[in-house]
Amino acid sequence: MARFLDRINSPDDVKKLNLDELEILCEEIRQELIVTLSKTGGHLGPNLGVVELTVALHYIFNSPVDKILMDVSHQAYVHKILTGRVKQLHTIRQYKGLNGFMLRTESPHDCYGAGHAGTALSAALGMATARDLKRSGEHIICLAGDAAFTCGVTFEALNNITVSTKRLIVILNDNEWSIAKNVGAIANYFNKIVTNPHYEHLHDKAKQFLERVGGKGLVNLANKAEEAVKSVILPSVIFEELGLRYYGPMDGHDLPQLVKTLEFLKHQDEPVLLHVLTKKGKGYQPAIDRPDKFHGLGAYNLETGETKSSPTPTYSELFGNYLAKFAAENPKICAITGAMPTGTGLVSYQKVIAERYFDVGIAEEHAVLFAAGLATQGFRPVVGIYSTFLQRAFDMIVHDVALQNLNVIFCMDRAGLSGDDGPTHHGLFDIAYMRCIPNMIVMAPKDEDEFVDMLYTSTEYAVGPLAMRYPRGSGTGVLPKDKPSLIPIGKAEVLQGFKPENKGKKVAIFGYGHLVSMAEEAAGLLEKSGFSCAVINGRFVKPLDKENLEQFAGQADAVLTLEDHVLPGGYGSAVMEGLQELGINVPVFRVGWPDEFIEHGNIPVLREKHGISAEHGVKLVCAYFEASPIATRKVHVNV
Ligand SMILES: Cc1ncc(C[n+]2csc(CCOP(=O)(O)OP(=O)(O)O)c2C)c(N)n1
Repeated sequence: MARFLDRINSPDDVKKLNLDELEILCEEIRQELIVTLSKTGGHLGPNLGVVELTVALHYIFNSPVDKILMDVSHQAYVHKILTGRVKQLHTIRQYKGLNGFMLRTESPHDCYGAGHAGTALSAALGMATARDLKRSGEHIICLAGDAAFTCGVTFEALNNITVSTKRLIVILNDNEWSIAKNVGAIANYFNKIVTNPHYEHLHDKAKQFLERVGGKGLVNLANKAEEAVKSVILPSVIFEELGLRYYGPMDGHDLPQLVKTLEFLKHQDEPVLLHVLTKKGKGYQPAIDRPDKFHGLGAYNLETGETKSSPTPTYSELFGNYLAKFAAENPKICAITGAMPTGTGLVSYQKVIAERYFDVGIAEEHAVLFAAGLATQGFRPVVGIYSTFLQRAFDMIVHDVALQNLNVIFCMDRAGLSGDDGPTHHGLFDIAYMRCIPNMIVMAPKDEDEFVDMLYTSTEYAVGPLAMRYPRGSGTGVLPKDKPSLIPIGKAEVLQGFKPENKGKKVAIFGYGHLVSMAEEAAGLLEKSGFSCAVINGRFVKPLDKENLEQFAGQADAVLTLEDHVLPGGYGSAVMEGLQELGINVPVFRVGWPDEFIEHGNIPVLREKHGISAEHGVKLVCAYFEASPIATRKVHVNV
């Protein structure tokens, strides 16, 4: 039998269905998500939770004239399906396929791009204010999860709503989960509202009222309805104090109820908040059983929900395990995460060092300030955080940690290209934003063994802040030694010197972090073409090892640098600055990401496209010498 889903090319087609048909459509969407994502991977759990909500939104509102914003927008797959993109769902998160988040260039229905949490309410407020200034009549609807309310910026927006606009619809999608279980006082507060028996009683009354007056007929009864629904307001509800009329809590899977309520809210002349309760993973048992795993994952077995795991431990796993070991010996070590216990690997640390483990919610700014406070009292806080999310806390790193020269350790996971999540999640800027800060030590390990050494070194270092970057997944698979060693701060590692017997042109190759293996590969290729190569593991971009630079770049005919970071402000830039300071004039060729936002897609494909390869480095060097066969360096400019 033909599916309703196959007739949905735009939200107009949703509006043609009756309520019974819409219920069937919801089930078809669930099946489509469960089956398709088993092959592509993606944010299954969050999307299964918002099927009815998204269908109701597109049934009642008129996107793209009305603007629907979603916080993070990892839950926007259903929205994509209903706005003409169902046929491309199988391409999601792949190169040239659909992006996994809302993307303004992808569709006029994606009115606001996101990927980081906590941004939707402020942006929605801006849009509502723009609408008021233009005197246009569209609706602005902001859908935010309960974890978005652990973000400080969400509260900054709440503080501003009543002074900015008279009309805004906020939907709080409360499923009690962030990626892990939601944390903190606000999560407890939502729970109190939901479990208050007095409240449920009042809510039932409102439900009966809405059922009696029926769906779209509510328009004429708006005033009466408001009176009735007002009675469901719990006077102490925090949103009321902040100027948002609170409605709820209601079952976010009850489609008829959602439709009626949204129709009602559409006609309200004040900022409103609808609190809906949903189940993450609804309709797929493995996702209900493991909401954290099914928040976002790779391809999985449709029957069992099983996924493939990495054959060697990932950097994140090593981080959690080894930090726990070091913390068992050192009572000053504390670990902090911003709602990412599984992603950062701290989940294993939490199990053994519970007292010195802190999940602060999606609150990166607070995480860094909290670490600063701990450090002033002699503790050694380790902030486990994705490179991309630390961007948000730049001022705290500068003003609070570095300026006061506090012993805070930043372990920046997912540094480098993140791949299928795309530009919101690539960790391509952290070298630039860290190395410009005085007092900061900035480093990157070449492999897993060196990672553990650097982690150990950081916990032993007592002179100020350090930042270490490492990529998603595992590296070359080198297992850590039994006993970690201290790494001398600011010292590069020479992996291969120039061989005196090789009389070819000399190329000094400097690799940074996990691209050191690519530097070794480039050396092999260049040597085959008659060049003489030295290979250096940079280890530290700050302080840069000038002695090493002088020794190797000082005698080279060309320098090649490789890094998994944007070229502006990156490791290669640091090398060039170092050479300039040393007065060494030598051509420098840099492999790294260009000065643009890199699209989503799988890492090998994107590396190939953007020239992040040993071959590309070799090409740059060879092209230079082919263009000027007599090119030699040897011009020292002393400044
Ligand atoms: C600034 C920032 N920190 C961390 C994350 C990682 N992250 C993505 S979604 C998410 C949880 C979102 O929970 P919620 O908003 O309640 O939505 P749900 O998935 O439960 O529907 C987190 C922590 C992020 N996207 N942005």
